[in-house]
Amino acid sequence: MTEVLCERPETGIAVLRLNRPEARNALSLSLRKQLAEHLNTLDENPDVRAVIVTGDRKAFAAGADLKLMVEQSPMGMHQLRLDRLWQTVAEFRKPLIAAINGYALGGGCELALHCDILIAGHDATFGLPEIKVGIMPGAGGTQRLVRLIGKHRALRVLLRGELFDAETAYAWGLVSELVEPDAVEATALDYARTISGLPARAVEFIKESVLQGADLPLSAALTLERKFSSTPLIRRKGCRRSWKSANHSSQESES
Ligand code: CO8
Repeated sequence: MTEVLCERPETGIAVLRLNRPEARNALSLSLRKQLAEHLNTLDENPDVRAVIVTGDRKAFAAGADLKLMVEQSPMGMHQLRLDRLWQTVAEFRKPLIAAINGYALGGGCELALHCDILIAGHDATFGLPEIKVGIMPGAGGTQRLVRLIGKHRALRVLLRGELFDAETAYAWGLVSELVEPDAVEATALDYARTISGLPARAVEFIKESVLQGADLPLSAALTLERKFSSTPLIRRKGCRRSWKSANHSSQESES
């Protein structure tokens, strides 16, 4: 069964739709592999400029497949090398936009945390409830969450397995934009459309500069930014053309 659908709604945009509605899009091994395969392909495709990851109205993803985890020994889980599949998500070079309705729990929340822009519906519920089943997040959840929302909120969530709603996620800075549930996908598409119309190299460098810089002390991060920004990433002609058309349309809208 196709557990991740790859759709191309518009030029430059791909939508990866998690497709295990009967299991609240829990991350089975085949779903993870299909997701990684699609991302590898889309990363290499110059026609794709932005990618949306989404689920359905009930769930973005309800976490690791607990049925799989019950069947596997700890050694068996280790041998599955799930970290390699996560690495593909973490290293994806183009903007990844999460469009979230319903549950984003455990590994599903971690998948969202890997994304660059998060659009959530008012119906979304977030959480890392691993502790309730006697395990801990294993795909960067403890590290990404603390960097995004701070130690005291992160530990409140992680140590109690507390679920939190979309308003809270937005107030904590986890979500980029909060919209009506029906508008989640259209809003994500709007973001993808805008980004895919902008210069590809500049988009890629900005994402890389932000992600790499976030792991560095400020002085090293600023050096990194200088390196990126002094690379001839935008050809002069293209830059002049972009400036001209922006200037022209703003003059038009003023008149
Ligand atoms: N795995 C497998 N199946 C699931 C999962 C899951 N995570 N979540 C839901 N399902 C299945 C249910 O078993 C049920 O199947 P069935 O109809 O065959 O019984 C179906 O989806 C529908 O579920 P519900 O009836 O429970 O639906 P509700 O809408 O009432 O509730 C919830 C939805 C709240 C999402 C609920 O299903 C739930 O609490 N699910 C578990 C959530 C969870 O604990 N997620 C964290 C998992 S652990 C993890 O992600 C990190 C692992 C890190 C591993 C590192 C190891 C090295």
